[in-house]
Amino acid sequence: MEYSKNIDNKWQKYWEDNNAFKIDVKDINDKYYCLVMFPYPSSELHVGHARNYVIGDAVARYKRMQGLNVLNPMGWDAFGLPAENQAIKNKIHPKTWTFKNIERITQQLKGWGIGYDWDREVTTCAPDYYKWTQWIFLKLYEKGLAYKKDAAVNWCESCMTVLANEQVINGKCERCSQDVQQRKLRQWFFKITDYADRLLDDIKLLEDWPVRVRSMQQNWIGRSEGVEIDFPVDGLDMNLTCFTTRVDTIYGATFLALSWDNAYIDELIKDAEDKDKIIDFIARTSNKPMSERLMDSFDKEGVFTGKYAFNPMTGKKVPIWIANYILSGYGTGAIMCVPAHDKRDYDFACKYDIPVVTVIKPAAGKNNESELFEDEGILVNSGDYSGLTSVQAKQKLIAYMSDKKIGSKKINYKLRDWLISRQRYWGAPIPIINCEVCGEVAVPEKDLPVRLPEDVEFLPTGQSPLTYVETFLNVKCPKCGRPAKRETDTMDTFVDSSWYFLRYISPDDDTKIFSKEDVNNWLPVDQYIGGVEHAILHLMYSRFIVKFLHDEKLISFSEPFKRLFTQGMIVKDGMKMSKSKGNVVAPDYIIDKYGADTMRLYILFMGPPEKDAQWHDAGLQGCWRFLQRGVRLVELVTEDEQSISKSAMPGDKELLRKMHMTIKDVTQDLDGNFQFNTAISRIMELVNHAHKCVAEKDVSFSVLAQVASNLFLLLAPFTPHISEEVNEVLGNKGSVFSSSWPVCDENAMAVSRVEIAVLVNGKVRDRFFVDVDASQEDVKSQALSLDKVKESLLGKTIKKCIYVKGKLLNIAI
Ligand code: ANZ
Ligand code: ZN
Repeated sequence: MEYSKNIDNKWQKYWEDNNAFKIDVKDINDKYYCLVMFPYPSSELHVGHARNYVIGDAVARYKRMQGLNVLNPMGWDAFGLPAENQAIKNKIHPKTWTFKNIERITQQLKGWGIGYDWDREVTTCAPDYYKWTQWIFLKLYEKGLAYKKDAAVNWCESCMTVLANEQVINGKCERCSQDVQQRKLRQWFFKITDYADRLLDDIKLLEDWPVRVRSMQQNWIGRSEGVEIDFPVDGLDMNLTCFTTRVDTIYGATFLALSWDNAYIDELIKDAEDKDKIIDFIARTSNKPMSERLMDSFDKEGVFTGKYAFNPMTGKKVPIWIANYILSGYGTGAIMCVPAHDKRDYDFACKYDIPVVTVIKPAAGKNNESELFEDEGILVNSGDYSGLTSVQAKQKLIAYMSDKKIGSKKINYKLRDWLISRQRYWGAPIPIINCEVCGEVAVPEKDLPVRLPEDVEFLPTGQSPLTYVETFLNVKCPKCGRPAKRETDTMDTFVDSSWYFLRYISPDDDTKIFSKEDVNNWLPVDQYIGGVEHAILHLMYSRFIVKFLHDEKLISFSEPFKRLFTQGMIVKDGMKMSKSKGNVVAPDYIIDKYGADTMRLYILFMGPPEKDAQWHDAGLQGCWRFLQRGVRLVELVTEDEQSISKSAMPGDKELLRKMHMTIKDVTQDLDGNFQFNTAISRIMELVNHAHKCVAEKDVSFSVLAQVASNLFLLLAPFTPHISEEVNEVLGNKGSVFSSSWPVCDENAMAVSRVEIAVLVNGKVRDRFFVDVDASQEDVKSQALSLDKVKESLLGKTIKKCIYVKGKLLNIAI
């Protein structure tokens, strides 16, 4: 039996001809939904991408062999900016480019033997898919959860589009590395903040998610409990409301600071002497991207408004500043600043000579050398509150302030509403019509999908390209029939990917988004597998949409993914693979030279799958040689039988024990956190041991045959092609995946050989191994043949022999 590419082709065809991976959603017994994050079809896949799909496939095949009814689907996250940018560069339509890539990647995945139910393929840029993306938009709109507002947004002048905060990396555009600016634009949002508490609370249900991902979700929501306090402005009839989580420090608040867009600024500075200077500062600050101001280490800068406010507790006047480190859109955009107890305020106060007043001391026993002390502690210089702990003081101050109507409790979130509109072409059109008379009108459901026109000039101009397509733009108002205009923004691709896992259940249904019954039967997803780069946004958005659909009574569950596994990256020469670095390992040559199974095996063997791993071509050869050695065992029992003993051999027991231990360990490794690497190394040890027995002619045919067959059952999730071939060569009918996963036999795992100490008159002379069940006669005769024992018995007579089973043999002389 020669392992070659022909075997790959043969079994891939077999699976296809036999619909090996198709499932019937009506058959819900032992269902198992295995999902890998669907790819963005931008270029062909390299081995780094392959890791995701190979892991998913190994899981799916393993579960199938355990008798589960496994759904393993695939689709395409096919809208988005890269397609559009590529298309502009190479003058091909994004659709053409996208579908060309889809074809190529499909061929790659099939060539690696990844077993998907291709009948369930979904493509987010296809009208029969985005019709339902638009439908979800309408449902959110009906509930007031999709709305339009002016917003300061991150704007990339080179990509000519709005960017989400997380697409801004160190103040630069994630895609083109240009500096990002801020602009005020009218934008569509989804009100995910309405779900902030539930998204936070339900994190505790996600027990089978990596801890790291759970805490990233938690920090992104960023719930904080504090107080809003009113500071009356001197000489004006107004209050500045500040949000603080440290009301205990209020006696040390020596200035106030506002964000550049705080609504009260105009009023505050209307008579200011250096108004120009202030306006100039605001202009400069507003131009800087938000994310830069989120960074800890940047120059804190500000400008004095010329006005003062009263600290409501001390009654003292404190200056009001505008400062670049106050985030617009968080809290009230105004804060009370306590330089002695907050690093940012401290830096600012030092720079502008503002007094630093200490009001918190460390609790007894703790020391504080510097002027700045950020922890909670004991209050000093705080009037009646001096001497209290921070915790006590917070309670008392809140009570006092509520009573005097100066302040009240408040909870804030870092989570912002989800900005979903993009001024780009290659996305799902937002299903809204603007009528001069009726205003904003939702496209009636029966008119969905709002089709994306194909014949479009989509050069970036800063305007949505759809603005220039008259046939798209001009419509009749669905309410009054007058001429009206369509919304020309398209949706963020994260909207497309926030619900695709539901559509896999009913991919062809054109009457509804999905079958409620089937979706409720199959979801939540049992195992989701993907890159950690999606740990925040994609998962948060999917959780939100699922909660919303739950509230709409469309589904019965409220979390989409029961278990989550995030795999590490494959790196080459210490770097992430990328075309520009020229370190991409393309799978094609591997497949040609070694076959798909070798690649799959190596990818799974490289290291713990959740960690990054370094690619070495030499590792492929090692895996290839291992598979050859495995195949050799099969040949021994199918072609070279005459060389193997037909009767039982002493080594049989130990080899069987090893085999059952291996079954046990591999099963444990796969049931736990997918430790493919350790599972494979155990299988390798078994193969080594079997070869040793063969070399020593210490194994019987029947045992070797069992080992050879179980070996390729254990390998089947990793190396499916060769396992199918072996299964056939061994004379079994049908697919190896209809065989059941081997089960270990606890009895066979019992230690079969034990060490016996041989004592002569109570003194240990030697030790040797015997079969656990060996009789006293056997043990005795073996002991007497040992040199050291012979020596000590020389010329003596044996009076008595006592055998303690499995432990020792005592010879009295
Ligand atoms: C006074 C104070 C004293 C504060 C002290 C901290 C320490 P969270 O919610 O955990 O992020 N803050 C409030 N709004 C802000 C904004 N828009 N931009 C920048 N900073 C803002 O932290 C809330 C704390 O961050 C608030 O409590 C406020 O500073 C600041 F020793 O008020 B604190
Ligand atoms: Zn109208």
